[in-house]
Amino acid sequence: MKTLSGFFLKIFLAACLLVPATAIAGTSAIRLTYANFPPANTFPCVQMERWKTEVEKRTGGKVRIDTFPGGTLLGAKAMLDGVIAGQADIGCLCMAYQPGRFLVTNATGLPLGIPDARTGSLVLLDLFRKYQPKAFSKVKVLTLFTSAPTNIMSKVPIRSLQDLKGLDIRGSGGAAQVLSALGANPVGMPMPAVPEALQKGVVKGLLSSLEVMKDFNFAELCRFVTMTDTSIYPFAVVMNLDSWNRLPEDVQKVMDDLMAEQAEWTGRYMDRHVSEAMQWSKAKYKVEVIELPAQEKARWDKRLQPIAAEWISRARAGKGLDGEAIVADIKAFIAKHAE
Ligand code: DTR
Repeated sequence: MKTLSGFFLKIFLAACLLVPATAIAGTSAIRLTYANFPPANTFPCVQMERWKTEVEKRTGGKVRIDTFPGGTLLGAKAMLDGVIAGQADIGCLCMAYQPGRFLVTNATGLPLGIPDARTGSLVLLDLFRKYQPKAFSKVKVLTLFTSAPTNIMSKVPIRSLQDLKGLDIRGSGGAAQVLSALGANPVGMPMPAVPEALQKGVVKGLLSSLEVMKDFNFAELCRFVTMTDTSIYPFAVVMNLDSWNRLPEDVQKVMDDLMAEQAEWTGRYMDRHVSEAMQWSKAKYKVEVIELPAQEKARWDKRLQPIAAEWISRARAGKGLDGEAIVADIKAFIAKHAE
């Protein structure tokens, strides 16, 4: 009898080791709300769910994160101010939607040759760490990442500058500058507004990363893709400072250790998902991918060349920023991270 009770005691003690400390102590988990603006299946929300899983696992259940995709807690343009005001503990924002507010980090959206989302995410992280932009002084930045390079998805074939001239194409931030330089008419709006704009004919296409062909089913309306592989869109995930300061140090360390890992994970996810989405688009909707002939591509590239120089002079004149150093750093970070 004695050996049997000893046996069950050992089983009970072993089971206790598997239950998170908080559950044993009976203390409730720290609850955090995480606001996001696009639909749950899109890459900003996929990365949010991965970050949630990792934080809950690595803190041993001390933290519980309630996620709110689709703008159900905060919309795209209200994200940063909403997190500062404490309407959400955490928020994911696309900096291109507020170009004047995120001058330094939006410089990654210049056509400087970022080859993929993984490189773009690590470049953005390095730039943020080096310049610590004032735009983020009232929040804690948990991670940063970028979209993949952008290409034109359109309802009509675009094979030349002539085809693009005067066309209403959706694009924000750096992408809007690219569209202007190419002679299109950029129409700015957050991504969630694009499906209706496309359906109503407000725009004839969009300049964005190609995973949206599947994630928003744009392949159904946009049967043509013109390869430009230009401007990326930069994102940041930010936390309310009071919420951050209330966290125990070990939880803060888990989140700090995740910053670079999450940036790279999201970049790699995006790059993989772009190729999956394009395979799906070609199979399901016979989407035509238009590669510009060398001579035409040279014309397009020539139009884009002045953009960085114009940004540098605007940054210096308007904001007293050393635009030249910022652009030089971005190019150096690209060389450092490009695989
Ligand atoms: N390309 C930017 C950012 C972006 C790319 N994919 C998604 C998905 C969901 C929201 C935003 C984005 C844009 O077009 O808004």
